[in-house]
Amino acid sequence: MDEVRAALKKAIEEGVAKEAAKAVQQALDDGADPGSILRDVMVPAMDEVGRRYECGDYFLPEMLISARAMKEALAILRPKLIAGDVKPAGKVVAGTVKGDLHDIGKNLVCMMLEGAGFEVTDLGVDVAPEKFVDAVRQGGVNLIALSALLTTTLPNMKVTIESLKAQGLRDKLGVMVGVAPVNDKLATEIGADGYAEDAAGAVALARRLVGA
Ligand code: B1M
Repeated sequence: MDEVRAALKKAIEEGVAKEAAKAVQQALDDGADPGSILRDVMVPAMDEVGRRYECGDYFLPEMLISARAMKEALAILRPKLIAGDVKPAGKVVAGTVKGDLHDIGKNLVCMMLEGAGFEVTDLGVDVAPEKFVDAVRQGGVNLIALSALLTTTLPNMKVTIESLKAQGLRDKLGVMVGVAPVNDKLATEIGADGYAEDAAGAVALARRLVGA
């Protein structure tokens, strides 16, 4: 890993937002591929933060400041990730399910979907099933994208899908899920159409589900 990438990784891991922003800008100025900066440096940095939290080296505040650094760096990367000449591919409503405040991965998925030509309505975090239902009722929605990072909020994906079913809206939509300990089998069990492991996989899955 070159010096700039190493500085970016360290800045995110240690939660130094200003340095992270500077390093990501430097990497872009040096001509680095935005997708590679994200995949090979920024996402692994957050994984390392998770590892440190898991083994007790980091606590909640450290995790939080790392998340802020990641967000600042992402804000700089965003225009590059969504740039490109793309035709409309479908309308997506995205959100992190009720009880869950994690949004970095979901934001990334939204960015990548926008970059791939989807029109995305991001409902944010801690989104109650009724909010998804309301958004779908507005009309024209092809796909719902549900995110959850906690084992405790994973069931709320199912609750959300059940709410859509109860309102007779489920069959008109594709539903994709990501994160937490989800896989294709579990996705099917909770009533979704598919699972994606990362943001690039989310784009491929979204395209498949809307037939784009
Ligand atoms: Co929390 N947290 N956290 N956290 N946090 C995890 C998830 C955890 C695994 C850490 C750990 O123990 N190792 C653990 C969950 C354990 C579990 O349930 N099994 C955990 C915990 C326990 C908690 C709290 C309960 C801690 C506490 O309070 N004691 C608490 C819960 C708060 C709540 O939500 N109610 C909490 C809080 C927080 C912060 C607020 C401090 C902060 C979030 C800030 C924010 O998001 N704005 C935070 C963070 C930063 C993390 C870790 C370190 C990093 C998450 C992240 O942003 N990763 C995380 C550990 C980890 O994941 N390694 C952890 C980077 C991001 C790019 O990856 O989100 O996986 P990811 O997204 C990927 C893919 O998964 C995929 O694409 C993305 C890009 O490739 N993807 C999708 C995402 N959404 C998708 C949707 C799709 C498809 C693909 O289709 C719809």
